[in-house]
Amino acid sequence: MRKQVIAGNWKMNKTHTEAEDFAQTVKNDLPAAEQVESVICAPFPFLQKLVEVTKDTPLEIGAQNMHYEEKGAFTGEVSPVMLKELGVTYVVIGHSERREIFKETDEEVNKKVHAAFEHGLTPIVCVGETLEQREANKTMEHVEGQVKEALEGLNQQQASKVIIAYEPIWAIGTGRTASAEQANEVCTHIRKALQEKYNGDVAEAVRIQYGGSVKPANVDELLSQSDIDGALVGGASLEAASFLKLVEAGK
Ligand code: G2H
Repeated sequence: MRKQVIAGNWKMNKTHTEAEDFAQTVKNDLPAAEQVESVICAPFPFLQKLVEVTKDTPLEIGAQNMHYEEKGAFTGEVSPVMLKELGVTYVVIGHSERREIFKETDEEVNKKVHAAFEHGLTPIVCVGETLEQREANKTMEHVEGQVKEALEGLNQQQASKVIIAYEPIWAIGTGRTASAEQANEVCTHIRKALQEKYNGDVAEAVRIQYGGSVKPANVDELLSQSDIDGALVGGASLEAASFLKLVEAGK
């Protein structure tokens, strides 16, 4: 049985004080890490404080992006070495906002995934189709291509530790959620692609999250699907009470 992983993606929200208050509020009310993994992926300036506040609690802290190089002349970037040193354990890679707004390519996503493993960080790799691609019946082809390119060159041991977040772009922050069946259909396809690229063991081990307007009202149905092993949650992860409900649902 795969353990569910519920990850909040705060995007570019909250102040330092709000971030700390959130962590203080949720840290003692979360289920044990053996039951469900809970993660908050926060803006860089909050990471150190969040790691400090959540030490010895079930809450893990993740970043929302990083560069793939360890150091160098990359003004404005943050390296995997820096994240690791802070005690960060997860990193979101290739979120659709980074792909669309910041023009990240599959090749960069792949380099970042490799860098995450080199530095002991667990990558949450985001994939998903646009509305145009869905309407043109290109969803499976597109998502499968993104998964294969993101994981290119990983060995089996690494591949089985990747978390994939399937986030249909048309459902992000729009209030439109893919139906649980629509989401599961794509997650099942992703698992098949992993079986083809690696083997059945890897395909069975990889956790596939759904993301896109997940909230307490729809999380149970999504998580009950056969190939959905968690959620990557934006808006509904910002409030402590809502995040706690989402994590409870993953137990
Ligand atoms: C999708 C998701 C978090 P939201 O981007 O990654 O955000 O839940 O607000 O749609």
